Amino acid sequence: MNQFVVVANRLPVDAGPGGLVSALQPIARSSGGAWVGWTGNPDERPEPFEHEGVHIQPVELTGEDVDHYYEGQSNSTIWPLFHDAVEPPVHRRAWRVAYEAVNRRFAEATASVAAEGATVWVHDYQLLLVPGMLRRARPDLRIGFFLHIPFPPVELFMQLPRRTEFVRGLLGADLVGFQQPLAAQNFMRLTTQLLGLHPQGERVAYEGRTVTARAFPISIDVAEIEGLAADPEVQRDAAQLRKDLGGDRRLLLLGVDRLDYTKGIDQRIEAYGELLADGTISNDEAVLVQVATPSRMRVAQYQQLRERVEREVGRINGEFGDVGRVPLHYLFQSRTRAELVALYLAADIMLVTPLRDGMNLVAKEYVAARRDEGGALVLSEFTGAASELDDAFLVNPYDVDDLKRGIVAAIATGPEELTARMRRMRERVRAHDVDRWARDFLDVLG
Ligand code: ADQ
Repeated sequence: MNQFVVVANRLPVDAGPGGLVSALQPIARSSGGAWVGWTGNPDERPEPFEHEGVHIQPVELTGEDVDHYYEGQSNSTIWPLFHDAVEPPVHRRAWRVAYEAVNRRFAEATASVAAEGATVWVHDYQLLLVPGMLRRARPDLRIGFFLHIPFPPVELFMQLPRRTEFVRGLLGADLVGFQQPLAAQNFMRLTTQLLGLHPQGERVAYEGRTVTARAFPISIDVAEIEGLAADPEVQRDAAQLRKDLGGDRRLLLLGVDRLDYTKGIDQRIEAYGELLADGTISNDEAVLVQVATPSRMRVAQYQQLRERVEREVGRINGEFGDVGRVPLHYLFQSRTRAELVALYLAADIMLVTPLRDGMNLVAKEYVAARRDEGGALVLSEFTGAASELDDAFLVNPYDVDDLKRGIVAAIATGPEELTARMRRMRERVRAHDVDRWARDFLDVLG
């Protein structure tokens, strides 16, 4: 039995070192903890095992669960709805049924490994019903929930079929964490609208308990990124990338994202194409490198995005490229963290322009990597990161003219001011890394 249990859609094995895993793994290890999640492969349920000092409790998903719970309700209903409906959410009864069944499976697996009075931390939009289910089965537990994506405005949330059950699900937690204060406020307003509750600031009384909703902006493993950025081999790779991709060109612009319609990749590429077309930027002086990790490729909207982006890349390179020199390198690939840091070091201008993003860790990774205080960040105001990184060149990604203005402003700004901006952004990120985020959340959860 475990005193601390992390519950997330995915297990911390084979997932590659990500911020969440590196933040929670040490806490889970030192507190004799467990992690409940899916391996990522359908129809597979290995026996529980130990991994780096943490008890791993796998939850099985059938192929149909992957279709309905994961790609359906999670990624085709909740994901788009919670991101301002930038793509139309799809609603299907069978997906909701599967989502509830899988959430119940997660809650039961958690109840079976949590010690009396244990602390349980549930993560993200795939598991919105788990806190409520767990509360009913195990009223002795201390339950925290953190939402990694935005929480939508009340009017949008109201479109969600069985919306009240999702609110009740979250209210099963003692502490509900969001990326931004506005998200916590949206949630509190819904408790009034749907359940007639009376929140007082961050707290609301519900079924004889007090539930707290508050913002805990997530961050990155700063030491890991800084370590890679200081590695001479990574620095050599950065110089080589600069030569291979840029040649003698003065400016290297970079985008790094999962290929997702929330990330504003097509708008960014469109803006770059217009800058080439109107002669503001020329293929002789600048190059854009866009790395896009394949993601959710079985979902139709993601296939369509891929086609749109690839068509536009082809058009721009066809129109503005030369033999042996193209203005846009598009890499539909995942990269190791060392390779990403080398790219961050090689980039004069980092373009992070999502239409909506809970936080956006790429922006923080870029800042952390720039120990040299070089580089410039063009950042969408619709990311959580924008509240902390207001020394970036902030843009409205829906407005191609504003995107172009932001890019041009970053290019035109002198090195002294760029250094001053980067220094302030680095101070912020270094003082708020992912360890601090996890400790803050767990301290409040108590
Ligand atoms: P994501 O939507 O996945 O995360 P983000 O915060 O940018 O977005 O994190 C992506 C991670 O994947 C970063 O660590 C990045 O380095 C990595 N990555 C991106 N492209 C890659 C590539 N080509 N190769 C290898 N790695 C790549 C969700 C929410 C965000 C929130 C995070 C954490 O959507 O808003 O910031 O969770 O809460």
